[in-house]
Amino acid sequence: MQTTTPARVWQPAAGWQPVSNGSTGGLQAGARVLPGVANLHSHAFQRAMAGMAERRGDSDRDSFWTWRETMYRFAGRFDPDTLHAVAAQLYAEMLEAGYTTVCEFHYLHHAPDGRSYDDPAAMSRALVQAARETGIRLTLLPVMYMAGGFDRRPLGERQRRFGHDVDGYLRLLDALRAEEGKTMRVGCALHSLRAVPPDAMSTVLAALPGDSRIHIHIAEQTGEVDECLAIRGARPVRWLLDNARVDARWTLVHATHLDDAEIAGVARSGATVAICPTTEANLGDGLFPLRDYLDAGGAWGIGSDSHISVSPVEELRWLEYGQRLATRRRNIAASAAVRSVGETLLAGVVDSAWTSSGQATGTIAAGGPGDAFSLAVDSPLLAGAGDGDVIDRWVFSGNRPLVDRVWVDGQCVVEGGRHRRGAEIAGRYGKAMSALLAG
Ligand code: NGQ
Ligand code: ZN
Repeated sequence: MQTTTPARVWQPAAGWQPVSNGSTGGLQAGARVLPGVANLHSHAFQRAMAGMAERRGDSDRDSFWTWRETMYRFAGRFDPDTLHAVAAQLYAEMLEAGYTTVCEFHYLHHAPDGRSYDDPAAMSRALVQAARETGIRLTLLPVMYMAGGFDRRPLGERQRRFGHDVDGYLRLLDALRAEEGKTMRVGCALHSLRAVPPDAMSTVLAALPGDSRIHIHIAEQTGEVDECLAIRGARPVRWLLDNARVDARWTLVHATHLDDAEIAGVARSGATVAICPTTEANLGDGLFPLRDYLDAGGAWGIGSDSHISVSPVEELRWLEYGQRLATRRRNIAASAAVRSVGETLLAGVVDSAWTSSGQATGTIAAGGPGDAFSLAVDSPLLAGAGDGDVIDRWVFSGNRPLVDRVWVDGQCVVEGGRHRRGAEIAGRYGKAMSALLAG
């Protein structure tokens, strides 16, 4: 892993980096510039089904697993063109919300019947194209997916388009590395312990370059914790810590269900936990033990995952609110050292961005934005805001989007809260949605 962390000018407790108007293209006087947020977990295609899995099924037993069947049916409809249109819309929305990097956990690799496209990387390239068009930094995480469950059950009919053998998977990574550039990196994702048998996991991990980021879904549902315990003899996080060299290259997505030893073990490993509060709430997963994990010194970030919400504000707000509801206390994430909840949360996500994504997101370059966003200073929600409360106002007041301008790698891609190519991208998205919903 590369050891040089990009210089970060922004310091949460140390006020605001002066930004000259010259280098930022007409920034409003007095504008607050904050570091861009990395979205550590995205399944782009799920943006197109947001709000469409909220109807009760025939029984009163709707769950993560019944949602997954609905999601699989929807996943079966995509081709490279529709994926491209949906991802571009999503990435434009992310930028408008202040996300400047996305880690795309991508498993819709093949045609619906499981056969490879003529270009086996066609679906991945659709995502790369969407990122280039919108200007978001992309860490593309092609997903290794081999089995339908812990017991190595074969892939189900609807999972066939996700699958690879080890060689095919490593070839895909190789092909995509040729696309890497200043704002595009390729990492590795293991879908879950359910979907990747231990021997395949070891072979893939041994074949990766030393600095590759590795993301995995780990312990989202109590059902999968119980099954892992029954079949592998340990809880998922325990099993992973004991069977892989988990370190700072790793991001554990939905490490929701952790016992005390696992909390300490993950924190010690240097891995990042990607918490996706709105999706985890939507799917009925459970609550991440935030306070204990922070006390153990663990690294963490946020993801919008299924994109029922595309907003760092909502992820951070609900991360804190979940803890308040569970403990009947307030200001859970803050500490005696940094009393502002919003500042503590933003610092957490900025600190993990480089380690988890391998991208220099969250840095404000000396003299002007690198990856950053500004807040609309003329919004009533920010009236009279000072350095000490502006981040809390951004996270905890109201529902009007406050992001004004967004820069990625110094390029301004959002102005007045709107992506520069938003209209064209939304037009294409509308057509793709008609095609998907007709299918
Ligand atoms: C996914 N999503 O791969 O899209 C998963 C569901 C699974 C979330 N876990 C499928 N939120 O875990 O098997
Ligand atoms: Zn996921």
